Amino acid sequence: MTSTQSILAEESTLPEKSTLPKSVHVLVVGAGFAGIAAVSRILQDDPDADVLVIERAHDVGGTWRDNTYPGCACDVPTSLYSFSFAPSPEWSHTFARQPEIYRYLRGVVDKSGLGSRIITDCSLDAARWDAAQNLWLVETSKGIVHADVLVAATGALSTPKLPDVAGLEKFTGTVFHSATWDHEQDLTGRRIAVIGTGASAVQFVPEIVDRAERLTVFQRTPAWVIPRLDRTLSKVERTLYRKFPAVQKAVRGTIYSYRELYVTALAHNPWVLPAVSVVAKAHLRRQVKNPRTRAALTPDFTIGCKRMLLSNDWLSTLDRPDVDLVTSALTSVTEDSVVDAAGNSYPVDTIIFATGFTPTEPPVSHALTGLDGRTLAEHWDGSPNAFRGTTVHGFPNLFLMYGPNTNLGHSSIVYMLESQANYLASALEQMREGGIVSVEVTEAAQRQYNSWIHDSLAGTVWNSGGCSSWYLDAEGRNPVMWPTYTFTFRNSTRTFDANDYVSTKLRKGVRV
Ligand code: N01
Repeated sequence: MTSTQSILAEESTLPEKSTLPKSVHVLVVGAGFAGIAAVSRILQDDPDADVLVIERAHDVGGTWRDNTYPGCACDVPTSLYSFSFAPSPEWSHTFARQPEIYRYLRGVVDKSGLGSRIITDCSLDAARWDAAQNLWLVETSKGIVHADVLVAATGALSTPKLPDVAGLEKFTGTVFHSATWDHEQDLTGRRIAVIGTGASAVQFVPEIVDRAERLTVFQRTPAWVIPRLDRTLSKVERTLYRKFPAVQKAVRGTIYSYRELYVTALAHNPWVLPAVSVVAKAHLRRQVKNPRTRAALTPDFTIGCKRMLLSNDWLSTLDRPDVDLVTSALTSVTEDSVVDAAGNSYPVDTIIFATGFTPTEPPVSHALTGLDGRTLAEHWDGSPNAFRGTTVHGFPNLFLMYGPNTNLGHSSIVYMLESQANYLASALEQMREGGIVSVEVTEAAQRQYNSWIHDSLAGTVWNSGGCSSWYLDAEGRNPVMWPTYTFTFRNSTRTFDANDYVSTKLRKGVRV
């Protein structure tokens, strides 16, 4: 792919392909950023590799295909939120919008010819490791396929979470989740309740407020909000990037290095963070005139503990007279209203849940059965853990993309995914060259790695910043965040560390 070609594809051009082969060497599940990173990296080593991607939806794109709510955009700089191997000089803003990111992913697939490797409308229903045959028996919605290696690239933020709220089934109005936005609904003149005040809500609430008759926002916990330093990329910049890709690469490198500095504070010196909150407090003072609203919007935990939110119009929206900020969880719903913890009810005709996803209970974990007959979810028991965020003892030849402890609070997940793809490619190479049919990380290596992870997380703002967040499980353990600089992860995943694995070889068809 050359950087002078447009990488943004308006329409999906995936070829029609509906039949699954009976077997494949590597089966990748999911065609979002993670799946595309994995398959691209495998094909980089071996363009003829026997690798196939199954995707449950009709198109590639993952979360950037599904999340279409008004104002949906990336809150990580675009310079970092794209593949290193597929730069685009065409981004319109320093923080790209969802339609553009979706077009970018389609474009990467089109330009690199990955489409012929992807079977859409094909979901993974169940997969079981068959130790006798050294392969995964995978049941999909289009039939059974045998895979030597299984790559779960199903995303951590792909399954919307709805709170268990009494009476919701009685509600007679419209209900949907931000991740499955109902575009058929005209919100003009509606009385709308928005539940949740996380990264999604701050983006769509300012976009719909002018259409609504009244907005009622349920805030369980206020978040720290800082300005989004977004701007359009000028024609000159884009031309420069197109003609001199090295310039864009240098900009990417500079932004990467600068963002890594955040980790010095977030993970290693959280005591400096109160100084950073001065920026957020000034932003709040500028945007919110009503002192009661301002007090309600002031967090009581260290900045960075929950994901910092970037917005230039969220706080001012909550200060509007036609917006009610309810500082409580949604506790129940009646036929025509929502009710807060104090029992106050607010008449509404539409409820939009912006209540996030299920990262510590990914649905795919219920579908994968390992050596001892237990599913990955049973094995994890509510608290995921893995070796290098990628492999799990008892689950040979399984590679998780965006697995446990790979999430970031400061930089781009795409960088982590490309690191994991390197690790996978290195494993496949070593297996190929060594005649190895299966690799299983040892329990000791996984335990030791996780004790390092959790020791390292102990002093970070995500664990000790005084908030509860989706980073922490029911026991207060953090199975989500990567505890230090991203280049440390990149270095540790450069080469598959075979010494930490039990490898099975076949000689003349017999295990050795
Ligand atoms: O979800 P969230 P999100 N009553 O989990 C609240 C990524 N993302 O969809 O804070 C009332 O952050 C809950 O309250 P509390 C990003 O990684 C990325 O906004 O738990 N409220 C919280 O306010 C992000 O972190 C981009 O007390 C209830 C909210 O719901 C992740 O997606 C853009 C409630 C959930 O917030 C998830 O973001 C957008 C109840 N009963 C999102 N139950 C990028 O740009 C829950 N809440 C890359």
